Formats: sequence, structure tokens, C-alpha cells
Amino acid sequence: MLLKERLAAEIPEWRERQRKLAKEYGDVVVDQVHMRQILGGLRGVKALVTDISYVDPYEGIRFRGHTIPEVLEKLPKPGKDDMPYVGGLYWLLLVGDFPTEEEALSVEEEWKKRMEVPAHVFEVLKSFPKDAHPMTLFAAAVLALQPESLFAKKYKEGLKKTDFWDPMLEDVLSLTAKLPSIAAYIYRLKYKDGKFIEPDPNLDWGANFAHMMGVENPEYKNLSRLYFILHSDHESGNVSAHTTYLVSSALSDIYYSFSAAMDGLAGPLHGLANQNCLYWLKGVMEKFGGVPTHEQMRQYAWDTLNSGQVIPGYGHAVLRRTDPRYKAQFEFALKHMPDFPLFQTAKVAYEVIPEVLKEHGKAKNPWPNVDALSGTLQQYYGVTESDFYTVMFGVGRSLGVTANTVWARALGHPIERPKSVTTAMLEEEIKDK
Ligand code: CMX
Repeated sequence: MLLKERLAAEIPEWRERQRKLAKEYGDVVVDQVHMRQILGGLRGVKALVTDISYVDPYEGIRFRGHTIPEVLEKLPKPGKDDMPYVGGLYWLLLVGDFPTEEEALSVEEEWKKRMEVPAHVFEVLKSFPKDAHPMTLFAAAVLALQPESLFAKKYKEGLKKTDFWDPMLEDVLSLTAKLPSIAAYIYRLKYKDGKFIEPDPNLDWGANFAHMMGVENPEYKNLSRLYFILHSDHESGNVSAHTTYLVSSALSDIYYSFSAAMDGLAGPLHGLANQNCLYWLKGVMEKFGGVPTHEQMRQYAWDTLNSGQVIPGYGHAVLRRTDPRYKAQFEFALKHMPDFPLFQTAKVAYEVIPEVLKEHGKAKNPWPNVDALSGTLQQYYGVTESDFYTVMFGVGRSLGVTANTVWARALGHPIERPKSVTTAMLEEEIKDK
């Protein structure tokens, strides 16, 4: 496998770099922890390492050092399509450099070989109550795949630590290969009378998802590829990435780790924000009978804040400017749906909300994040069931978190175990202050 060969060539140098830092410079102080951080969600504490992506507060995400526009431009694309192969992005995340078309296609081929979902997974999904949230189904489907884990099997048989990454790579390829089918199955089960559309082996990962969703507009395959690429990774500290890292640090396999991550993604302050954002935008349109004026938007935003709620899709724990993932979606919308009323409403929101949040004075970042527009684009193509959106976020997020897991095992990262203190101990720290 091309991917495995390249990783095998890369790993020794990275192992040596991290080994040296830990063994020879283990006492170097990198960061200090403040009281407000201990009591404030560990915000900003530098305590994780990943070379796969980095979020600069002002520039936004870089994947392996490259900005979103660069990634979208440089990754190989199918024919004349606007958006690249997701397999190419996965190569970039895993290996660290832009793939050739052959390399991108080699990942797509690996996915095709492994895409078949065991029948029992569909049975598990069918057994849920009709009103179960799609994220509940998604996390359950991933967990139902756990008996497939090669890592768990090899570990039980006695696997050397230096070899952990190899069956982990096999597992992450097998898992990610199946996620578009699982997600589309959940969609069809919940909203389309359970009529499943079989995958087309001639299509790439992103296009196959679009096909299995049953969306007729051919442009939807480009949106799917864009969506998955944009949602793939955002450093290691966000809830879904950190959960994967934490759970897999116990040497739980990727099925356990990723299904736990999806439970975190289902939270309203994380992945569920895209669903809430859509409800919010639709609420504005309903209240004012269409695209609101700037003044009406302002009033609606203040009503939300005054009732003690957050404005979904705005703010971020790290970013301090408009999220470049928002910008990429904004450009896609400008090109494909400039007159779509929901997009126009989202545009008015963009022109009004940052000022409102600044006046409100609480949010450190008044600018839109990735979730502010993602649902609007889906609505345009007829995927109107907004409680499904977090599942798509999860499919995309699998790429970054699984790439990180392969590297965590390759670099021999240990089980994670921060130390806790008591409130009295914190009070002791301020005794003389
Ligand atoms: N609307 C209203 N108030 C907001 C706000 C928003 N969009 N964003 C932040 N604030 C408030 C916070 O609730 C907090 O208030 P309290 O002090 O009363 O608790 C205060 O501003 C300071 O928060 P912050 O330091 O700026 O932001 P955090 O790092 O604590 O939280 C986030 C970040 C994303 C959870 C927050 O901005 C938020 O709730 N946004 C809306 C939900 C959302 O869009 N989430 C998606 C994020 C992207 C993702 O992970 O998918």
C-alpha cells in the first residue's frame, strides 16, 4: 500500500524528534497554567502536540502548514470538478505533503476495497426508536463496527509498541471507508422511508456520499467534498479531536475512540451548532416573512442575547477573525446560490452580528465560525433535515482525528492523565495574594 510505505518512511525521523525533546529537554517550561484556565475549560493551555493541523487565531486553520485556499487549489481534482478528491486530503493529513493524482487515487482505491458495511450494523440502526437523533445512530453504528478492529485483535495476540501504527492504519482506512455509506444510510432510514441507495464503486468517496444521499443536483458532489475537507481537522484540543486522542491513548481501538468522539460532537456548543444555526436563521426568516432588513436582524440578534442564549455559528475558542472555513463556504454559495433567500439571510447576519456581539461585549470572537453557513448550503440542495448535519460534520471530522490517531500510535504517545487539584488547594495558592 502506497500510503503505508510513505508512512513507514516518515515515522522514524518524527519518532526521533519527539524522543529527543522528551528525553533531553524534558524540564523545559513551555507554558504556565493560570487559575482562570484551570477553572475555564483549559482554554489556551499548550498541552497537546500535533503536526497535522494548526489553528492560528487570526489566520485560521492550516492543514500541514497550508491554508484552506491553498489546499483546495493544490489537491488533485476529478476531471473538471471544482473540488478535490477527499482521498487526496487524507494523504496530505497522514503523510504531510500534497499527493500526486496517483497517490490521491490510491487512497480512494483503499476506501473502495473496504467500503462494505457489515449487515449487522444496519440491523442495529433499524432497531432504534424512530425519534432517535441521527448522531445517536451514527455513534452507535461506529461502535457496532468495533468487532472488526484489527488493532484490538493484534494487540490481544501480542503486538510490539513500535508496530501499533500499522494495524491502526488498517483500522482507520476501514472505518473511514464505511462512513459515507453509514451516514447516507442513516439519512435514508430516517427521512426517505429507509430506501437505501447502494454505493457506486466508480465514484470517489465524496461523490459517492452525494450519490447515496439521493441528491439529484450534480453540484452536490462538489459541496460534499468541500464540506468533508473543511470539517476534517482543527488541531487536537477541540472536543471531538481531543476525545479521540484521549480514548485511544488507553489503547482503545479507533472504533471505541471515534464513537466516543461523536458523542462529544453531538453537543450544542460543538458540532450541533450547525443544526442550531439553521434553526436560528430560519427563525429570523419566519419572524420577518423572508430575508430580514439589517435592522430586523439586529433586533432578532439582541432578542436572542437578551434571552440568555448564544448566537449559534458565531464565536470561537481559538479564532479571532472570520473562520476561513466560513469564507470557503461563502465563496461556494456566492458562486452557486447567490439569490437563495436563506443565503441572503446568512449574509445579512454576517453584516450585522459581529457588531452586535462587539456591543454585547462578552464573546472574545464576534466573527462567524464553520457552522454559520454549512446548513444553508445543504438546504439549497434539498438536504433540509437539519438534525442530520452534525453527522456530516462527523464524517468529515473522522479524517483528521483518525490521521492523528495513527501518528499518536506511531510516536508511542502514552496514556493521557492530567492531574487534578481540589478547590481548597487552589485557594491555598492565593492565601498571601
Ligand atoms: N453568542 C453569545 N454569547 C457568546 C457567543 C455567541 N455566539 N460566543 C461566546 N459568547 C459568550 C460566552 O457564552 C461566554 O459567556 P459567559 O461568560 O456568560 O459564559 C463569553 O461570551 C465568553 O466566551 P468566549 O471566551 O468568547 O468563548 P468560549 O471559548 O467560551 O466558547 C464557543 C466558544 C464556540 C463555545 C462560543 O463562542 C459559542 O457558544 N458560540 C455559539 C455556538 C457555536 O457556534 N459553536 C460552534 C463552534 C465551532 C464548533 O466547534 O463546531
